[in-house]
Amino acid sequence: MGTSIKRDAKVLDAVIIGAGFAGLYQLHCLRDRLGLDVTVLEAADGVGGTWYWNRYPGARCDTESHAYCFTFSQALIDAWSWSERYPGQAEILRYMNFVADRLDLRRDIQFGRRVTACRFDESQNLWHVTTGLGETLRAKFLIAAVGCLSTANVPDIPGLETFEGRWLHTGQWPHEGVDFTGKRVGQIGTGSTGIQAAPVIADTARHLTVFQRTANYSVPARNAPLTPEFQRDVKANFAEVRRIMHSTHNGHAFTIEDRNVFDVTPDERMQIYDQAWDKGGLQFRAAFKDLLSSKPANDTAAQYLSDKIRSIVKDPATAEILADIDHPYGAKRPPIDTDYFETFNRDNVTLVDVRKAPIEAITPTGVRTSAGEYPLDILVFATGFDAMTGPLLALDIQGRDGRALRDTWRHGPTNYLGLQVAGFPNLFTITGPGSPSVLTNMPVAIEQHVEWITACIAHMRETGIARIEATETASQRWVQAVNAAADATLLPQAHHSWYLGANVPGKPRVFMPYAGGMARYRQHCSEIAAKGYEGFALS
Ligand code: N01
Repeated sequence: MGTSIKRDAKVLDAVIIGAGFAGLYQLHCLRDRLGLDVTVLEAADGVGGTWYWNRYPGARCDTESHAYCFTFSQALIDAWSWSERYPGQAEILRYMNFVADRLDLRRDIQFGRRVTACRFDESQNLWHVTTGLGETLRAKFLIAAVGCLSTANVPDIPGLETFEGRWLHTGQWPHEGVDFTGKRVGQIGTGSTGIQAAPVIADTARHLTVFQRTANYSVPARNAPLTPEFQRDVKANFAEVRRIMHSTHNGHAFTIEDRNVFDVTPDERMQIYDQAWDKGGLQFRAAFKDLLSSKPANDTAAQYLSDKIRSIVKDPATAEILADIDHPYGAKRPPIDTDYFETFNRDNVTLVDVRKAPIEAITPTGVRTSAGEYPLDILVFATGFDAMTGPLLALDIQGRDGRALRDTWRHGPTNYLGLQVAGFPNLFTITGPGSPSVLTNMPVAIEQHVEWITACIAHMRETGIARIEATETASQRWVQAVNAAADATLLPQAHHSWYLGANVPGKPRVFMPYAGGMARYRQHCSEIAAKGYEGFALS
């Protein structure tokens, strides 16, 4: 560390990086439940994490609003009412500000601080955390609450710097919005984000050209305002809602049907799929329990959903490009939408198949594929994120003996329970790779990690333990368990998915989230704590 750095003389109990769902709750738990001295460092000028940055047109959560919130406090549940079945970005951001105010969190958050380096000082058993403003904070514990999808991935397409129009990434959207009126807009990417954005952009743009590399499934969200009765019911019965969220594989407030695809006749199956389509949303996956484990079972859903695309999209050639999907349903994160496929029936929307005719370059006036050039005024990258490891590696973390996280993870993330990395004492990663995280409803995964970390730190303080570090052996076993859990599903069959790191050139191909289910994972973590933190070295 350079000599010009200002060092805060005070030693904090903990530094938390990030003020999204994870950082806010972790601050509340450590400060208000354990009475610790904690500072949160946040790069943005406000709370919200993902919802602070992702302000692109149509940004909305795919989890139903009554399940996309903190569940630890009935007082918070009672004091907040969601307006729609799925919460929009602006409403979620309001909610997070409401929580920050209600729990008086802001006074311990330092905004506008991007962490640039984290160093473990072995002699003092402290973390030194440096920000872009040149300050260094010292703390006994370092908790990364940086999210899984916070490092924007702008593909390295030749000529981007020559583009004379305006280009944007959905994950770094300007707060004042973007006016598409009268503009020729290009959108690269048809993941969950692109599928939300395209219909809204098409509403005002002169023309929208969607560049699709991989066709994707999508189920209608069927968003709608919530009735006062529903809002009242959820508040009155929240203990039951929470129980369901804690008992399921994916942390959502619905259960997966206890039947296999081939337990029913083809007619019954069609009826079940029709009902699931009409109901809409991620619940489509819950129609049968073997959709993510049996390829023949999955094929029936894949066929149903691609037939739906062909029935919605009027131009047969466009429908074919959209319906030509190369991976099992749900093997990539399944999007849900509002009028996505209908958008391709508009006169001002064109679909370009860049699998068939790849993008060659961005020119001063547009995008050039091997089939020709598309003139554009605005280019939107809905191209996703350097997921899960990207935000952690960006912190430039060095643990014991000067070992860098970047070197430790050069062949892919290795850690224990997604919570701790061997060689990095007293560092916790909330929803790190190797935990259920992105395969679940995130607030549920976040609350479980935060509560586990809080209990662990409380235990250390009660028993006079100064250091906790995952052992190499436990980490290696856990990586095997993560791989085995993924291999028991169809998830690794989507070869270009960001779950595998395949969307970022040069990134190791390792299945990152734990696919064994949230409920099972929660129990496993509790058992490990009950056994005196088995697999961790305490000293
Ligand atoms: O990103 P993605 P996303 N040339 O990586 C394409 C969460 N989320 O931002 O598949 C051409 O899924 C890429 O093509 P391909 C959710 O977990 C949550 O949409 O690599 N195309 C793909 O089509 C989600 O999964 C909510 O061939 C290129 C797209 O860009 C995650 O965020 C809402 C390309 C990227 O899709 C990420 O979703 C929205 C190139 N060079 C998102 N590079 C909620 O509800 C990339 N692509 C909470």
